[in-house]
Amino acid sequence: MPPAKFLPLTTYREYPRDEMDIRAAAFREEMQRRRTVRSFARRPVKQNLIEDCLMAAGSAPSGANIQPWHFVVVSDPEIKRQIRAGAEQEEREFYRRRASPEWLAALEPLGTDENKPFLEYAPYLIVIFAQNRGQLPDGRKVKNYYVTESVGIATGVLITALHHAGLATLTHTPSPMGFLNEILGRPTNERPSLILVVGYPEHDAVVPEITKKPLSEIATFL
Ligand code: IYR
Repeated sequence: MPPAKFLPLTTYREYPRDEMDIRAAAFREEMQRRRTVRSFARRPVKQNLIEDCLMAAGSAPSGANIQPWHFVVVSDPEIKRQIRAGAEQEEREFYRRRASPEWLAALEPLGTDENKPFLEYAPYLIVIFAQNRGQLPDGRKVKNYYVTESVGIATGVLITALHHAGLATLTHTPSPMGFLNEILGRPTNERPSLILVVGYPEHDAVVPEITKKPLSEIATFL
């Protein structure tokens, strides 16, 4: 192992106290405007936007800085069609057989079902893979650390970046998702984590009437 090397921290920015308040409140408001969307317009989105957002996601912290993620960006209509077919096959099983009555009841307020047309019509599907095992430069296989946590953090940054850029997203998790390795040609050390559907909302898009928990419920100050 080479010894650790350190550099001065030059990127940190301290803001005046009142500016911190303004920034925190403005960002809170911006994030509170984000809604998960399930009907997407067919309008195209420029790839450079997606690239910037992916670079933001790639800046996320990860266990031992292993960065155990891979993002497959799908805009090809034929591949999107295959993903829709694979997902709908799993989802039919889920809604008709696999899901418990309790699970179906929990999904009721979201109004979801086995039909996933957005997988074909949204301009981009970003399929996020988690790399459970990695390879050292000498080819030896190693186990990665905190993979689920790391990929979750990067996915959160990606959703935030896309929202900030003015795009809508849907976190979609057909289960099981093994068909994605096959369609996208990803190796067996990678596990599909979720599909992020990305695009503009349909002009008449509606969202379920749901609320977020208040701060008093989600946080404890000791
Ligand atoms: N994967 C299914 C079911 C589903 C499950 C959860 I948990 C959700 O928050 C939403 C949907 C589907 O996508 O329809």
